[in-house]
Order: sequence, then C-alpha cells, then structure tokens
Amino acid sequence: ARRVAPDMNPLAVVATALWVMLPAYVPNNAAVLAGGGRPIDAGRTLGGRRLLGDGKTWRGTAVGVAAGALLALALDAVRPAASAALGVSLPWFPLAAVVALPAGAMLGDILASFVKRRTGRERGASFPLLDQLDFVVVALALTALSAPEWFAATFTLPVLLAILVLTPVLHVTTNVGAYYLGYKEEPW
Ligand code: CTP
Ligand code: K
Ligand code: MG
Repeated sequence: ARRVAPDMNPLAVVATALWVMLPAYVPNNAAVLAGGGRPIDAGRTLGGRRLLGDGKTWRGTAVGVAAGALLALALDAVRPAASAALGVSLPWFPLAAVVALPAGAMLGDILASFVKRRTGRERGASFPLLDQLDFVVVALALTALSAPEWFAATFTLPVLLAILVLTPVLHVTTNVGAYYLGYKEEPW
C-alpha cells in the first residue's frame, strides 16, 4: 500500500494546526478575563466615534500577550511528551514565534475594533468573519515576518487550511461558552 506523506496524515495536520495556534487563541480569552482599566485609546475619538473603544484596554492586551507567550513556552517544554503520546512530530516555538503569535493575535483584535468603530459599530457589536479571523490573520502575518523560515516549514498548505476551518468553529464555541458562564457580554 502507498504510504501517506507524514504531513498529509489528517491527525498530524489537525494536531499541528491546533498546537501552533494555541498561543494565538488564548490571548483573546485571557483578555476577556483580565479586561478593565485604562482603554488604549484613552477616550480619543475620530470622526465623532471612539478610536478603539472601551473594549481594548492596556491590561487586557498585556495579560493576553503574556498568557499566550507563557503557553508557547509551556508547549515547548511538554512537546516531546505530547509528540510521543500522539505519534505526531509537533513543532516547537522559536522565541520570535513565542512573541509574534500572541502579539499578532492581540494586534489583529485591536485593528478589528478600529475597523468596527470606523464602520459605525458600537463596542460589542458583532462583525461576522472579522470577529472570528482578525486575530488569526495578523498572528500569522506577524509570525511570517518574525520567523520566516520556521513559518514556511510549519505552516504547510494543509495546516493553513485546517486553521482557516477550525478557528471560527473554536472561536464561536469558546465565546458562547464564556457568555453562558457570565464572563463575556455577548456570545461573539
Ligand atoms: N479586552 C481588553 N483588551 C483587549 C481585548 C479585550 O481589555 N485588547 C476585554 C474587554 O473587557 C472586552 C472583552 O475583553 O470588553 C471582550 O473582548 P472583545 O469582544 O474583543 O471586545 P468588545 O468589548 O466586544 O469590543 P469591540 O466591539 O471593540 O470588539
Ligand atoms: K474581538
Ligand atoms: Mg466582542
């Protein structure tokens, strides 16, 4: 029988996609738990609307980036054990990716709020697809710029496709969960 190429094995693709994106997924949730305090835009407006709004705070952003970076370091520490358990060669995070994945995720979320305010949406309003993919696109872009060789080796086409499909599903699931647990004002 023909051997399936290792990176085409569906388990390997999905496990790799989730593993590499965890440091970009966690910052949003950490920011929700840590949010509050001074808004980044300090109340400034543009064209009569808030630049970013009260939903983007320094504390939420700092805690979000720190949580994602710490998680990446923790994943690096348990990678050999996790790879052996799954029978998948999971990738490690170089220092540039440890920072770029969570920082890009928070930056994407902030840019999305900027776009939401410019298009007349109040804080908390939903913007389908932008809400679910803003942080992924910018996390990937910043990682590609910060660690280009690692990015090219890790984010193969199947892994990128898995991320594109799995992220909105996970994002909606965790946000609906956070909403029902009372941590989030809206289920998106
Ligand atoms: N949060 C934060 N700082 C960030 C991102 C999020 O403090 N950089 C916190 C805020 O308390 C925010 C909550 O997490 O209200 C939920 O995040 P999000 O849904 O991204 O913000 P919204 O309040 O919905 O505001 P926006 O419409 O601008 O997205
Ligand atoms: K958001
Ligand atoms: Mg929101």
